[in-house]
Amino acid sequence: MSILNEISTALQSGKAKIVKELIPQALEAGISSKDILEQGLLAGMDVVAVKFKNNEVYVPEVLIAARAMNAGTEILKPYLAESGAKPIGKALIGTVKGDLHDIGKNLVRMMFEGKGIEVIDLGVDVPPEKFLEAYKAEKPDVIALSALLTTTMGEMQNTIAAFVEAGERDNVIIMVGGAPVTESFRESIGANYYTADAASAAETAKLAIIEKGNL
Ligand code: B1M
Repeated sequence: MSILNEISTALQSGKAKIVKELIPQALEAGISSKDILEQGLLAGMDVVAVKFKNNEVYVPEVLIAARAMNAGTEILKPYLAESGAKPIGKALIGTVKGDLHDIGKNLVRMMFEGKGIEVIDLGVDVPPEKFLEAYKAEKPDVIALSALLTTTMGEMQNTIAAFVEAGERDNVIIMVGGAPVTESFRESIGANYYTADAASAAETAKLAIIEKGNL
């Protein structure tokens, strides 16, 4: 079995310790951090996602696989980052209220950091007022909202409404993403940008920050 398959298999069974041992070995063998992420960790998570959907595994198994995923991405973090980049701007990130999914959000955070964007991570289940409070304290350029549930997507709209009400909406770039989010949803709630994956989110944030600085 290739080492990428081994990483995927270990992740599927939630073996975080083995995932943590295999990643340095894969790096040592010359495999890129991008391939380890996509063909090892994310490939394993995809298998878990299909099994979860088909009721072949349940929340506890998914949770330990998610922990193995997060443990793996933490090791990859320095390798995914562009070395020596000075901060070009600041972002606040969080998964919206009622939503506990953090793997995608953590990937977005990592990719932002890789583009030289300083990130303040508010975690999961973040209510609109917490985003607003953190915005006032930190004055970031970008607010990045993640949602994985159709039932929590509406919290993105509530978060934007809180910024409108506070008279701060035009002062910050608001980005949205997560599996159920679409471009038409973005448009309907008045967010600035939607991107489908973490790498595009980081590229978009970088360009938006540069553009904002030039205005
Ligand atoms: Co949940 N869950 N879950 N879950 N879970 C989904 C999302 C689901 C699709 C599974 C299914 O197929 N049925 C389904 C949602 C259905 C729906 O709403 N339409 C679901 C459900 C129903 C639930 C519960 C309600 C289950 C229950 O309790 N009965 C419950 C809800 C808890 C809550 O949040 N209140 C629940 C719980 C959990 C766990 C805790 C067990 C665990 C989360 C652990 C954790 O995150 N620490 C979990 C997981 C892991 C999943 C699946 C299997 C995998 C999600 C994931 O991490 N994918 C998921 C199935 C699936 O997605 N197919 C599922 C990997 C990750 C890299 O992808 O997060 O999509 P993702 O991020 C992507 C893009 O979306 C994007 O970038 C990433 C790729 O580069 N992206 C952004 C994300 N945020 C972005 C922000 C951006 C831009 C891009 O800009 C700001």
